[in-house]
Amino acid sequence: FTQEATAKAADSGANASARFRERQAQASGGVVDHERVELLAGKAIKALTDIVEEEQVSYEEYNALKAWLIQVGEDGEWPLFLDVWIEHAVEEVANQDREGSKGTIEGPYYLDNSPEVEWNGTIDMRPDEPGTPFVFKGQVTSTTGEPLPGAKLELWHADSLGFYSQFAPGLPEWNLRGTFIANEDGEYEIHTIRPAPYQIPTDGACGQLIEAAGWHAWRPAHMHFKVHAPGHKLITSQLYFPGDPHNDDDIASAVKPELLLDPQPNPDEEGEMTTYNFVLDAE
Ligand code: MBD
Ligand code: FE
Repeated sequence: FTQEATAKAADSGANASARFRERQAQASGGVVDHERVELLAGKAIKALTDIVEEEQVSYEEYNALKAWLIQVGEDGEWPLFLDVWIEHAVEEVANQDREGSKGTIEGPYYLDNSPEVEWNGTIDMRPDEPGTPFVFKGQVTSTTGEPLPGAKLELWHADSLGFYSQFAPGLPEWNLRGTFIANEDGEYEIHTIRPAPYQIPTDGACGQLIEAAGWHAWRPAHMHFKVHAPGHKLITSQLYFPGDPHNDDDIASAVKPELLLDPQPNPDEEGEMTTYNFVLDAE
């Protein structure tokens, strides 16, 4: 694993920026709502100039900010910066009226079209993939308790060193990424490995900010999901493990009590298993 261990923030940043641009170009829309832009850009600028006045910001500090913002772009870390420090608020607003399962932020490392894995199958991983084998079972239902056959779960997570395939060098293209189709009862059974706690890249502009502010770079171990079913609202979620030291101080503020799993020793094979059900709101 030497190649991935040498991954640079700027590599994953450049990939995350390029992937985001591709997806954004495909997204519909593009109609500018001038009133919203005037309101939101105006409020954002006022929030910053208010801080300048309240905190008596100096030219030295202003220039440090300017240099840092330029560096965020050069390191390709705008997706990382925004998803770590801002997305959680957007997610709360977007999903405040949901009645089914809670979701949380998507983060910068989602890729669509991951390979479909057969029922009860194992996600793509290297033959010597380090980590505890982990079986994830459950059911997708509607808010009225109806099973949702044919629901689709997309799963992606980092490896034991905290790297995501296609964002760090040296990993197979779809390592630890897969698409799983639920059976006629809306049930799924997924085999993977238990992910490790994750540190956001520390050698780029975001890492520089974290160090300068005396913060830490950790997210608790997590598995990312998108769950789709016909006629229902997509859920984007992440699930976490009890006892992780960073469940209470996730740098991305994306942990919710409803998203904690309850892993148990697997009675059928080596490793652990857990059950977690997704409840989807009708569209
Ligand atoms: C991640 O893996 C992640 O999930 C988030 C939200 C931010 C940075 C890296
Ligand atoms: Fe993640």
